[in-house]
Amino acid sequence: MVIIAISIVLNAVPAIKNMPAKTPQIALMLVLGAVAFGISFGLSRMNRPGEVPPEQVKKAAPSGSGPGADRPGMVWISGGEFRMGTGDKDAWDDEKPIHRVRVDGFWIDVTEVTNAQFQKFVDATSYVTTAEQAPSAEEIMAQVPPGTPPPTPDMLVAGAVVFTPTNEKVPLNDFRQWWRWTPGANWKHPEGPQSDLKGREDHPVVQVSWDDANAYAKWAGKRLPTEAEWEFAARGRLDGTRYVWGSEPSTTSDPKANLWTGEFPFNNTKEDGYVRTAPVKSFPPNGNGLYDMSGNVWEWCSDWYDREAYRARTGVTVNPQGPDRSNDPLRPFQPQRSQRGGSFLCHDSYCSRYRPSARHGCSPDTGMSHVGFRCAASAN
Ligand SMILES: [Ca+2]
Repeated sequence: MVIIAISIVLNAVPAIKNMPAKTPQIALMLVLGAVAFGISFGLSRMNRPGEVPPEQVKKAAPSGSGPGADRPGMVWISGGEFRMGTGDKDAWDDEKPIHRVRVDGFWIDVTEVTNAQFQKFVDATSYVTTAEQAPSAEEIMAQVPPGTPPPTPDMLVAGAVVFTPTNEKVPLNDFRQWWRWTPGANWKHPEGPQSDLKGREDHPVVQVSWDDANAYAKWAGKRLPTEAEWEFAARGRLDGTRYVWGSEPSTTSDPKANLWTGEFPFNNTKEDGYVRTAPVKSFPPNGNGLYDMSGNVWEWCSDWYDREAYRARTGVTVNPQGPDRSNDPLRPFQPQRSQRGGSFLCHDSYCSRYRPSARHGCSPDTGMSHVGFRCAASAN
């Protein structure tokens, strides 16, 4: 498969070239950022034909008063104060420093949104996701740095980027080895036209953009969680532990989440049972009864991504909603929304972002084969 979008990305992000292999975490950060950037070339949209008509948006849910209200598939998280972020020496800068945050109570989905749930949404609304629409050259050029070569006609087709394992051990400094721009890839065909959802109805939907996630949430009478809500819920009433399940790492003999087992990106030993996504609820829930808050798929949050968001916070920050715009010195040309939780691609040797404090930014018009979402809702 020709990696048109990503090749252009490399020209646009020269810092990725010649990246030293001894810095795999930095490499991953830049790699994933660049991939997201690449997808934005091909999939950016402003006014999509798939917008959900107002008459098809479900009525707002009844005012929830907390436990006992009717919110099938959701749990009520009582409001409270917690330590957000981490001081781990091997954590990323955007997770630091630890600071105190208070959030009001809210509802959150017990699981990631599944393919079956997303299918109901599409059936009801005829919604067309971002990855199912071919981009225009004008849309693409609006999001790239000056001097970036224009896209070729081959690139102006609907598609998405798909994780593809390599055949052998490779240096971790060139993401083109395991991410492929794949025409025809979308939520119904997560790995490309030859793939489908048969037998994966209860897997999390992937290849959905932030825009797609919001369209679903609006239809369902819900919304995306804020980063603060997501982390508060993910910690499962544990105070400052490294993982959502506690302090002990996940092991192959006792896997706690759907992560990468083996050597990334060429040898997945499937010791946790899965190479890609797993059915939701395949691993134990956290202390709040929530499944897959670590691993399986990354989950979109509502916030704009700000790499330096925590630095200015003092005292107790109450119900943070994120900044008015994204801030990432590493990717100044690209607006980004936040993602949380890591995915089936996470491995300690490479990326430990399946921890509850870990954060990631991605272009809101980007879908990827390891990114999904879950919804939240306010009490009223
Ligand atoms: Ca997840």
